[in-house]
Amino acid sequence: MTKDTHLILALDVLSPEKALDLSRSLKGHVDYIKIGYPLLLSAGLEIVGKISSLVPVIADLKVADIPNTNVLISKQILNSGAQGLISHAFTGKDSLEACVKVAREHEALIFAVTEMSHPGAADFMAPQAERLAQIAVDCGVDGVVAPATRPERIKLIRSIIGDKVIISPGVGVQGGSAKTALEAGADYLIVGRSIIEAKDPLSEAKKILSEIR
Ligand code: BMP
Repeated sequence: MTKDTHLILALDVLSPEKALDLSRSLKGHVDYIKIGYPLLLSAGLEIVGKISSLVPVIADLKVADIPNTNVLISKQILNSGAQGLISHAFTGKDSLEACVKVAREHEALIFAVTEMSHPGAADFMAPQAERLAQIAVDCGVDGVVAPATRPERIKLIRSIIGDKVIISPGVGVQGGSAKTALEAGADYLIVGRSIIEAKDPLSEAKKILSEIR
């Protein structure tokens, strides 16, 4: 994986024009752009190819279905030009393996969610996070998603996944610190609103970059 900036931009905007403008201006200042349902549903699948011609795209579909449906979903999004895909792990080994298999066929990256960054993750995900991380390892993912809002959980998940990649959301608006998340073991920070809602997104990205250097 490219790791020049340690930053993944969460492009949670609805306008395709804004999405492309942000991608153009942040090109070279982020390693990947994460696209999720908000932009895909408003702009359509073709936005993936347009953005990935500027910056590699990780599709955050948090895939969570039976294996056959996971295969169909993964093929659609990876055929559209995404270089990576995020899947849930709680659906179990067979479902996650289905996504891993399609990712390998496309030479794409595959990540699994362990514990999410919002407070509600404490209800179901946190108590199972170690098992989810182990399932992710067993299925051969490239990396996992772990919360910058709870750096001690990044450390715990790191102890299970060894040298697999950790991508970590929750920096900024959700209260997590970029520096602390990296020190806890995150490889990449996923940052959305702090950058995309800033008056000057590029200078906000540069501010985060100088904070973590
Ligand atoms: P923001 O920096 O604006 O809080 O955005 C974080 C991004 O990461 C959003 O796209 C969100 O859906 C995603 N995310 C998250 O915040 N926590 C998780 O545990 C998993 C995520 O994918």
